Amino acid sequence: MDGLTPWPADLEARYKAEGHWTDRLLGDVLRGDPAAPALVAGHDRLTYAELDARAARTAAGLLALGLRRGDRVVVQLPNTAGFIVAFLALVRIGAAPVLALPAHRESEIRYLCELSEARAYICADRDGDFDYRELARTLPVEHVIVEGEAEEFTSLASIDAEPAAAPAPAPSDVGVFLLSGGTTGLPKLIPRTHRDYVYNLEASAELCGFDRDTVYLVVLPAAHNFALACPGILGVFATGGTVVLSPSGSPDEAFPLIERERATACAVVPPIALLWQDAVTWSDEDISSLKLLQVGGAKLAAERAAEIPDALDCQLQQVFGMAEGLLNYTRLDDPRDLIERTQGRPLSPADEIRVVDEDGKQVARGEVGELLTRGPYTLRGYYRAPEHNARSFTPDGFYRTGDLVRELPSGHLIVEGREKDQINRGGDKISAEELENHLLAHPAIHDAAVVGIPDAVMGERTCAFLVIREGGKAPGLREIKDFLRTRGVAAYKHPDRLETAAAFPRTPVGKISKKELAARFR
Ligand code: J2J
Repeated sequence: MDGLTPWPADLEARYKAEGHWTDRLLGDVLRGDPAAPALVAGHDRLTYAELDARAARTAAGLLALGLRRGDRVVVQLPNTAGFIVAFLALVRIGAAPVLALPAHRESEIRYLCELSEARAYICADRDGDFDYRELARTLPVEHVIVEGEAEEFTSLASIDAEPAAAPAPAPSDVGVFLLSGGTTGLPKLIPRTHRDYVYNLEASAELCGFDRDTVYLVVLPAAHNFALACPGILGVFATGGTVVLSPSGSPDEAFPLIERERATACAVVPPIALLWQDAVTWSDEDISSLKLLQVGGAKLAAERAAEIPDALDCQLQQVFGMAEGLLNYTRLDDPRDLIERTQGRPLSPADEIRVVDEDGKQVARGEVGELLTRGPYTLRGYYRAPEHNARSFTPDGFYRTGDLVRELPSGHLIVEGREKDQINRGGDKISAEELENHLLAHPAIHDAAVVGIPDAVMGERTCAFLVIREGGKAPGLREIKDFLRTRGVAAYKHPDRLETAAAFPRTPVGKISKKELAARFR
């Protein structure tokens, strides 16, 4: 595959010698007892043997369709059994799923298909009012595979053939492409190799103490790194537990599932944790089976972190992760103080951390600086993005996270802010530049600057500052949302608020001062 940046030979040798990289493949993660429950999804209940058989038959069917090792396939499915089966089948034949979120629309999906030169698009039939098949009709792919009503396309259920011997992928092959939160005009693709992602999920499962008694409730999109592999769905499969899929994190859907399936662990973003903390006071459901709540994706305030264990009668784990790789976890046996105040410390002894100032010089320990990292499961380059890579990595291969952190003597990190031009809306990442480019296409808009503004529940919301063209009429929020919908931009990227300005404040070098714009809300 072109467009990839491999690890250098010395580090490859080290990661193998230290046992982080093995030959285990993503397609072989189903390690539970054949008769044990592997997956509960809607009315589907599958044992490990049943899930394995379905994945094998679907893999054979994909081969019969002509898909091969090294192909890319854009997958856009909600939390359904189809997602799990399609994912396992693709990684088994070595075709890499490109994991889009269900909320993505034409703007994102078309771009992903084009960038990855995807041979196929696997989607649901609909999501409420939205029809994925209509979107599929406009895409430059050979095959469209639909879970549900397929209309003129191939239905996922019909992808079925007798399994036969087929060539396996190499552990160094890309197993899956994850989406970056994005800081530039267009989102980036993160190649995760079989061996780095297997390490990611196995080491995470061990750290979290997952075993065959774990019943893991999925409330975030299964396509998100946190829910998929930290330890997530794949970490549960590798340790023989049960995965239960929930359509969302709403207490109305999640709590009955926790009660019915006796769920023991779950990963959420801070706004969901706050919602649950409140809901538990009025809900009738018994969620006492829940032992571990992982919270990550955005900063959890220390005050909230202090309340959660008592409110939900479970253990709290803070997770500061990124689809690019590095995962920080508070440990289950960390002192309460560290669990409440920090976002954890790196998963692997081979994770290398640097906290640097604006000139790239290491700051004194305890000072705030940008977090740089490299390690056995952190990417060395985005897919097909040489110019962006030149900026996002140091010459010696450290990834510039854009996160501002402080490192404690224990190695725990506290996230203090962000340097990257991104809004973190309750865990959903929005590239300011991407949204600005869409806004600039509006006929009445002369200039646009998108900033995050503080919000008690979401952490941040999105505010678009607009300079209106001379003689133009300032569009309202409703009009802007309709405009962005027409352009096929996912709804979570739409601004929550508009402000007009005569001109933007500038920095001494002439750039728009987003700090000053954001400060208008403090
Ligand atoms: C503050 N900021 C955080 C935290 C992520 C586990 C958990 C999260 C993600 C994720 C993930 C944060 N406090 N606890 O992939 O496996 C912000 C940082 C980071 C960016 C990455 C996982 N946890 N963040 O959120 O790729 O800014 O991954 O660089 O979506 O989210 O976003 P993403």
